[in-house]
Formats: sequence, structure tokens, C-alpha cells
Amino acid sequence: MKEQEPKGLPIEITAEDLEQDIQHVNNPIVGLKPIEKKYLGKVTEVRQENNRYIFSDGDASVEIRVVSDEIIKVRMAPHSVFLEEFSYAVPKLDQRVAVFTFTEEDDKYAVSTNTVTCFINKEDFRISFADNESNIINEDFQAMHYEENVQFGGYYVYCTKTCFPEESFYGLGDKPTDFNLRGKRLQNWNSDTYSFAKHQDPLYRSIPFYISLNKGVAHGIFMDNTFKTHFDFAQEDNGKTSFWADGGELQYYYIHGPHMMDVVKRYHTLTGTHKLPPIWALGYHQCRWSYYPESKLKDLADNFRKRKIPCDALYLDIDYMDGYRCFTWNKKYFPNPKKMIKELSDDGFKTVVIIDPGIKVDNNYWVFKEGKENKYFCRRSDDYFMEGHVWPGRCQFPDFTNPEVRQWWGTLFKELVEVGVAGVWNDMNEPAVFGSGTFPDDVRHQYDGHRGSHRKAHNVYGMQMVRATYDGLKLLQKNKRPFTITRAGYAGVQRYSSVWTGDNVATWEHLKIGSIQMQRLSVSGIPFAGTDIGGFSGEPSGELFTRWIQLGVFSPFMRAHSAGDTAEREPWSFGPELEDINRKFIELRYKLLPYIYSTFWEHHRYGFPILRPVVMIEQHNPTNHYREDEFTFGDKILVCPVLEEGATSRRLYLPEGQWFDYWTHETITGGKELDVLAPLDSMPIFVKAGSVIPEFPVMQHVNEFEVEEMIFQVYYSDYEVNSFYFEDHGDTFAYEQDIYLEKKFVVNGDKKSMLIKQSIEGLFTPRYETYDLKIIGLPFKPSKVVVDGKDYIGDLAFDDLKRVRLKVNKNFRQVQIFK
Ligand code: MIG
Repeated sequence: MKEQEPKGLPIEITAEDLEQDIQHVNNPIVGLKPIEKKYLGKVTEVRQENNRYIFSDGDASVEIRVVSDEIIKVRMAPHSVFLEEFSYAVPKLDQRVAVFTFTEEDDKYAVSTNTVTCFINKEDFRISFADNESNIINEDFQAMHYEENVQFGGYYVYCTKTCFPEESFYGLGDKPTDFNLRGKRLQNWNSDTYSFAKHQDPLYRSIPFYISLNKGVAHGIFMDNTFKTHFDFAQEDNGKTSFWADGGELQYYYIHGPHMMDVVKRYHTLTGTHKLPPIWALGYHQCRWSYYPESKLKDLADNFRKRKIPCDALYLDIDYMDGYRCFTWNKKYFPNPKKMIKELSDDGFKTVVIIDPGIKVDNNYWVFKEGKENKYFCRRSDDYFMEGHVWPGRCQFPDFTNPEVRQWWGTLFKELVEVGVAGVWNDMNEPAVFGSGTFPDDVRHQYDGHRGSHRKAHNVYGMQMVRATYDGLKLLQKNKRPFTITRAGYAGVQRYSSVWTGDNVATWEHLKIGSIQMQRLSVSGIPFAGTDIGGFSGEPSGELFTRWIQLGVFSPFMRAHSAGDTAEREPWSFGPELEDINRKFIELRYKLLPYIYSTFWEHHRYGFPILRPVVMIEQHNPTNHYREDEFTFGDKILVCPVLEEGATSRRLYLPEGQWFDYWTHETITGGKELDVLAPLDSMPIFVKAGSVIPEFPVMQHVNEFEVEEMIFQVYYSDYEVNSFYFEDHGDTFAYEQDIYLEKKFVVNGDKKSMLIKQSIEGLFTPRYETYDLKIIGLPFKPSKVVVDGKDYIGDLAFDDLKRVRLKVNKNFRQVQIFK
């Protein structure tokens, strides 16, 4: 116990605090007091403070705050004591509207914005929300209530809403269960869940945000509470939806729709969007626990290039470290990391390394020494250090909820950045501890000055770790975009990181679970997500691996990963036939990169989710409410992964409108189910008619060569369709100063002619001069093409896929094609 030398109390905790804690835990009288739920009573008082109204029943208070026309925040304070306002999820709560009204009626009060009215019933304090046509969208089933927590202080807080007969529920992050959450009871408590099972709950992340859909109208509820939270969607009682927390304040945002897409976009106005990732991060990543020594990694890299399978990133799992000490190297396996990373980089590979929060207790280890000297590690309630065993053995853990600790953590990456590491993978940050699972509840956290126990900080610990990592990398890499991945997270984690879904299993069931989890994360505000392709534990068949690669092409984050005790798992591990198919699909990912990148821009700039489940595209159609297999990637491409062993076709639903089969260019009218052939070398992919899809030529990695001509697949449509394309440097923050181009395309046709228009905004200058437009699905043989008023001179014959190819200047305004 030599290292165990607390030098006085950490400044933020007073002796009085400790005294109080001890009384609370030990007081037998308090401990025996019967605990009752207390419901809010009759409203007796109301007062206004700027954009807030505070209602009281004489004891408790409720604050109703107008955030925007479509967002209203509700807070409840037992005994009228509001906590200081602070949120890791919502960094800044600006008021965004000035116009709202307050009215009093006989039986209720009403706070109205342009689009929403919040009613507060005088008699029983029930709160409800209505749209402009007085349709009740959301209402309390009973008044909010609370229950004293005699052990830790504070309250368990509850809210129960009416659940309507046809109401469906979506969201809540990474739950590995059916996409529609009606009938489920779920909780949020970040947990290391190796080889998790279908329906297992909770997993790694806490995203207390859900979207409700009732009779075609959507709204959202975001309960911003970092304690263990619970949601019951008509599980206990078919007529009730409840959400509650094991501590903290009951505070939630009502987010108006009526479209699911609006709800998600508005949720992002509160919690922020994902920054634009470096474009290489959208390529294919190869990971394994672990690639070592250096020769192994080099072989791996050589294999990719030799076999011509595109790849942008290789990963180092925990074995690269010296005895699992973070920020060190095992010099036996990696004698010269700088040289190795440089060589990999010359060959087009980025190197990403893992980092864990557990710091080895070792007085000869600089990270431990610095952390110890500065009192950066977490402590128990009686001031002992929080200790637990993880990979390095006995460890202590930085308190990432302390801004000073985060800043320190960020500086620790200096050497890794200097040797050329391009990205950091944040693991075990639930936090995970061997044996006990996680920290005991009494561990104290600084919580950015709003201190609390681990009960309050647990769910944000991982998010604050990756925040520290992200901010540190951002400073060290100058103007380059950091690339981070995290396992744990809380609402808002998308501002700092991508995520992977954790330790899944190599089974067909998990392929399906992964597809649902990614869609769910996408509508829960976490756009940049992926699964361990192939399944982390267990052995996939070649067929399963290939189907997983296919899903991977349409996973925002595309990485294969596997546990150390499994057989090798590279795209060529299953024989030449499957290698060819895997290559074809990884190449597809690279062709679509500019489309994928543009979709990320659309997310970053406007808050659109990246994966959009069918119910989000057609929420008015009740038959979609339980669909969970089909989704679009961005606005234009619909995919339906093949999830069954031995399948050579699959039944799927194609949303309304005109579509093209991506492979055959056949046109299909949607709004119906159909059977689609899907042998192993194919998967159902459809493109919306009228789309303009940017494409790169196949590259082995994103910067392999300068694109000399941009390719656009232009799909005919006889109604007007908009598309857009975004381009910039690909790895800097210059886009924040408008150094980018946003190109809008409009396509329309009338069976005898077709029109393609382009408009351009922004300050970036691409190197290429021309476009290769591949016009697909023309219902006529073209005889004449006019570009910006001038006759086009060139070949107008159909190619082997019935496309007409036009070479035009990149700044064209208008292309007209005539029969
Ligand atoms: O206790 O670093 O989910 O992706 O390969 C296991 C080793 C620790 C868990 C991660 C997994 C990673 C593994 N880690």
C-alpha cells in the first residue's frame, strides 16, 4: 500500500461534506424511515423569469422553459430546490425564440410558442403538449413524482405519460433488441458486455432520448439525466410510458415533430452534431486483437496492397504497449514505432492505437506518477483511491469529469502524435473493471465543479474520456481533424467521437442485431457507428463474413475486428472466391466515398441522421412501424442487408417513388414489397430516381492519387429531384471558414428530354476540371445534348449498361438532353 498516500483532501471536498456523507449512510433512523412516493399536488403558485415559468404546489416546483418554437424543457425540484444548471449533453442552452405567450384558463395554464402549447393542469399538475390544432401529442398519465434517497441524498424521480394504443417508440442508443421499443423496459447504465445477447440490457452507452410515433405524428423526449435511467414503453402497463432516474433532477425536453427527421434534427440542436471526420476514416479499417509484432503488421499491409483490397487504417490493440501501460510501447514487438508508422503511412495506411482508462499503479511509470502527484485519480468516499484490476494489473483511474484532468490527459498523446499515430480508440471506458464490473457507487467525481458520486458520473465517464482524447489530439495535430472511437458514451458523445458497438459475436443473429443497432444509434444522435465486422468473439463462416462486409459498406464506420483467440479474419481469409466478393464490396465502399462523405457533411451541417430506417422515410405508413431491415444510407441509397444463412434472395419493402436497381439499372416503382435476387456476390441496393451520386474511381486508400475527373451517376426521373455533393480538403478544419464546395443538382425529365442543373456555393477549388456524367435510365435515345446553351460534341451512344456518358466542365450550370 505504498502508493496509497492521500495528501490531505482534494480541494473540492470539505470535511463537512464527508461528515454529512457518513451521517447519511450510517444513520439508522433515516435508514428505517418508510419511503413514500410523493406526487405533485394542486398548482398553487406561478411566476415568470424570462423564458421560464415556475409552477409550485406549495412544496415542489416545476420549471417550464421555452427553448425554441419546437423544444420545451421541463424540470422538477422537490421542495423547490433546483440544482445548478449544468449538462454534459447540452453544452449551451440558448433561448432561440422571443415570442411565446402565457395564458390562464379555469382549469389550466398554457405556455405557447408558434408551434407548441404546453398545458399545466391546475388540479393535478399534469403536463401535456399539443400542436397548433390542439391535438394532444404527449400528456402526463399522472403527475411527476419522487422518492427520497436516504442513502445518498437526493431523490428517485419519475414521470409517467399516457401511452396511446398505436404508439411506437424508437431510439435509446445501442439497445440490441427489436427496433420498435414498444413493450420493452430498458435502462441506461454503461456496461462492459462481452458477447452480449439479443435483448441484453444495458450495454455500453446511455442515450436517454426516444422518439415516439403515434398516428403518423412524431415527437421526442430527451431526459437529460446521467444517473441510471429507466424507460418503460408500455411494458408494465399497456396504457403508460414511464421514464425515471435513480437520482438527479427530473428534467426532460419535449421535442416537437411532426416528422421523425425533424425530431432528430432538433435533438442535434441541443446536443450537437458530429464534426466532419477526416475522409480516410470513412474507408475500410482492419483491426484485430492484436496485430503484433511489427512484421505481422507489415505483412498485413503488404497483403492488402498485393491483393488490391482497399484499406485506409490498421489498428494496434493493447499488446503494442509495455505491460499494458497506456502511452508506452512494447519495444520488443515494436522497436521503432516512428519508422514503422512512417513506412505504413507511405503505403497509404493510417495507424490507430487503443487507449484504456486504467493506469497501472507503478511508481516508475511517468503517467502514474504525474496523475498521483496532481491528484488526478478518482477516490472513494473515505478518500482512498479507487483501485481496480484491469489489463495492466492494479490500476487507478483518472477522473475525466475534472477539466484539469481532461486537459492533462490530452497532453499525454504528444508522443503518440509525434510518432505519427493517426487515431485513438478509447476502450473500457464504461468504466470497466475486472471482477466488480465497474466502480463502486461511492467513488467521488469532480463533475466539472458540480461534484457527485459515481452514481451520477458513471454514465458520462467514457464520454469525458474521449472528449479529453479528442481535445488533446485536436491541439496536438494542429488543424487536422482528430479521429477517435469510443465504446462508452452519453448523449452528446457524437461531438467527440465515433463509436463501435462493442464485443458482438460471430453469428447470423448478431449480424441482424448489428444492423438494428446502427440504425438505432443513427436516430439517437450517434451517426458515426459500426459493428465489429465478422463478429468479435466466435468464428464466422466465410459466407457470414462476406454478408457482414456487405452490411459494412453501408455502416457509417467500417471496421473488421476479432478477438485474439479466433482464427485470422482478413478479407482473404476464406478463400479466393470470397476474397473476390469481399474486394468487390470494399471497392464499392471506395467508389461511394464522396457520397458517404457528402452524407456526413449533411449530418454535420444540418443534423440529418446518416442511416435512415424505413419508418423514418415513411412514418405515415403503419406497416413500416415494425420494419427494421431496410434503411437508406443518406437520402438516396436504400439497402437491405442479407441476414440469413444460405439466402439467395430476400423479400424487402421498397418505399414509395421510383427507384433503380443499383446493379442492373432496372427501374422499379416502390410502395410495395418485392422479392429481390441476392446471391452471395450481391446485395439489394436501390437508388432513388433523379439522384446524382458522386463516385471516385477505385483507390487502394483515399489519397492514393489525385482524382482527375469526378464521376457522377445521374439517374433519370420524370419528377424533380434534388441532390448535393460536398467536397473540401478532406482532413482540416478549413470547412469551418467556408473552404468547401456544396454543389446542388436538380434533375427532371419529361420522357422526351432531361434537364440537369448545378449550383455551387463555397470557396474550395478542386484540382480536376471535368465531370464524367453517366446518365442512367433515359427512356429515349438521345439525339442532342446542350450544355450551358452550346451543342455538346461527343458520343451519345448507350454503353453496355445503357448509360450515356457526357464529359462536361465542372462548373456547368445546365445540361439538356433531347430525344
Ligand atoms: O477486455 O483490448 O471491446 O474491441 O479488442 C477486453 C482488447 C478489452 C475490449 C474491446 C475489444 C478489444 C479488447 N477489449
